[in-house]
Amino acid sequence: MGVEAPYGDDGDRPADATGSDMTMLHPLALARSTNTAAFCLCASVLVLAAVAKEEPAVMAAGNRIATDMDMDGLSDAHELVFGTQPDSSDPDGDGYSDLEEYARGSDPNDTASIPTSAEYAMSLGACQVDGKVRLLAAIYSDQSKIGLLRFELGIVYQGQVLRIPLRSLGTPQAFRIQPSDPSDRLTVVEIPIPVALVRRVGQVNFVTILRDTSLGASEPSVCILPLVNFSGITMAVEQTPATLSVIGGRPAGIVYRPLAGGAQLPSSWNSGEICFQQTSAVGMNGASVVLEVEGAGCVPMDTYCSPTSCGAGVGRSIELPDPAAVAGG
Ligand SMILES: [Ca+2]
Ligand SMILES: [Ca+2]
Repeated sequence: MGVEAPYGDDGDRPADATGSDMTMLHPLALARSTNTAAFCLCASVLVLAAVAKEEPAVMAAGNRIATDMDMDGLSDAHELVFGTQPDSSDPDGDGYSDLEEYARGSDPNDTASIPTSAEYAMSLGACQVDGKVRLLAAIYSDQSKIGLLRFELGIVYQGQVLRIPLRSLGTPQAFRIQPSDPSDRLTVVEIPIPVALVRRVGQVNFVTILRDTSLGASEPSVCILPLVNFSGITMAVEQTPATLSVIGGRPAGIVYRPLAGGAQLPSSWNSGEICFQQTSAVGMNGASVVLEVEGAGCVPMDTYCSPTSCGAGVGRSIELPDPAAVAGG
């Protein structure tokens, strides 16, 4: 990218962080250059090595908006959406917290499922609290990559990744949580997004990019999270998880995951079920795959579904960005 971090990769925080243990992502803390171009670029990049360590309990009582009962770094609201347990940091007892398993792609509720070895990994999800969507990127890096990873936020629009300065939509928060191996690194980045943005546009494809800045590094790690407004409810669109029941013998499809639960959803929604839509790929549109919805139904998955709303999608099509195309862009 041609622009170096304004402080050393081995430091735990920016040199000008004072008073608080929490590193807020102020652009001025990330880039002290007076050069306009450099400022804009740096403000859209988070140097993970600069994120300070913070105890979730302190944040729950202080600046952090979200509460985190079990202090594992995943807020209660996020845990309800992700299907993890808000009152237990490691419910399956395998030695990896819910946050670490989420970041590294293993199942936090299955003792037999533990993270596989990787230099770094990232997961991207969202929940909705008090009229705000809160994006959450959980990032794992092993000791060899600490100091080498850069985090960026963007939107995929018409096949292109539009990078967003981290503070442009709200005030993000970033903090570190102790992983199972203390020499590794777990970083949480929470970014508030106005719900009205998704409602107005209908579908917003958020993307987070993790770049390895070492010499000869491979392609960046990319997470794409399409958020849609569906029957007045903000939801994440996800590819069918392996654990989902198959409808009509056709496992291929997408699920809609409401970002808020309980009393925030209409009574016509079934608690404990999720909207599953069978899809088939019918073409490409730039860097997006066009999927046609062929069937729909509610299936058990510990979240909420509206049979009427879910079925209304049949016959329509939806475009979802192709991560491989985005990574190459
Ligand atoms: Ca938690
Ligand atoms: Ca597990």
